[in-house]
Amino acid sequence: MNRREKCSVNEVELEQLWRNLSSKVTYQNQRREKKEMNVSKNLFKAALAVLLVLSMVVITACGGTQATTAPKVYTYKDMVVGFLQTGSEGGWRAANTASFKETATQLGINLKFYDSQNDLAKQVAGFRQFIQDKEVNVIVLAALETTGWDDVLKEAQAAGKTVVLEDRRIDAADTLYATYIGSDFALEGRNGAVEMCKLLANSASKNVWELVGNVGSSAAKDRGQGFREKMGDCGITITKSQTANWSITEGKQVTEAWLKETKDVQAIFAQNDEMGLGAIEALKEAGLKPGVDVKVLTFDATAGAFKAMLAGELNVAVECNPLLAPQVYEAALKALNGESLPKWIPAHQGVFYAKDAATILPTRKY
Ligand code: GYE
Repeated sequence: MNRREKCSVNEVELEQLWRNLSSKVTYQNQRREKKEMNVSKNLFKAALAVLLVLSMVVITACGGTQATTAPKVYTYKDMVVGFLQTGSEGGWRAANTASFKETATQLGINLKFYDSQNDLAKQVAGFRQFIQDKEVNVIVLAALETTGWDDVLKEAQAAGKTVVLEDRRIDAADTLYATYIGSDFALEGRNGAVEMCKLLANSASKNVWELVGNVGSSAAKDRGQGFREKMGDCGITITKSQTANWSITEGKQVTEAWLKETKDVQAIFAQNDEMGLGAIEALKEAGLKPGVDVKVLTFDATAGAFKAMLAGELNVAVECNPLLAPQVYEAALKALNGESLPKWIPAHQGVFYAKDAATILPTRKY
């Protein structure tokens, strides 16, 4: 083998050597790169882990993990309201019910209306239905009576329902409901007595007959108590008092029965317009002039009372505002969004006299 051939063989070996060398080098480079990659990967993972631990420490130090999920902000369209109405006993109640239905439509609230038919057991059963109803997030209660609510209110609280009282207060602890929106019935009663004193200012005797609302309701209890707080200022005596369940028919029947016993009465204190209108019918049938021979004072100031004032048969109507829905829905939305509320949000109201009836009646919504 001559030198050239030896050289070409060396070149081949050299080339083969080179290729091996460069592939080794490549392989080592690749291994090093991979190693470096792994190292940086591990470093990255470690850094991430440290970051995670650090942020958990910070989050826990700032009060738990919930902070991460922003609380839901409710709007009226998220509200599903279970409304427990007392029943449909008269003009005031009809206006109150209409206020809830119309305002719910305007605001896009899903309203589930429950008519308790003036039966407390039915109302409590309806309350439990709304507690079980997963859709309902707000329960609005117009309580038929002041007592008997503690248990269902605790159940509602345990079920996460927001409870708002409207129209009538109850005797349960105010920690069991968000707020109460309604009138100061005791103040209405006191205002009623002050007005009755004016009506009987020239009357030697001041015998007054009281027609009471449904027994056990805050409206009936507080109006009666408020009236009694002030009646002594002018020597008024309540000589007869009986429930007529807010109804015109029973108001008439009770007054008729009393008139059969005696006509020694100077005024009727009717705890709502309907019972007063019933008494007016009974007085007329007994030959007496309502508003003249016997003064008539009522509560609510619905259109029926204004018409009787215009007829001169009713002297004074102490207003009780039934249009409570806007205030109630606003409060319920605030409560759903975790805002704290005063435990009582008074309703706006006034006192109306027969002399102003013609001007005011056209402006009345109920
Ligand atoms: O006076 C009467 C209704 O709770 C204020 O209930 C309401 C009373 C109102 O039946 O007319």
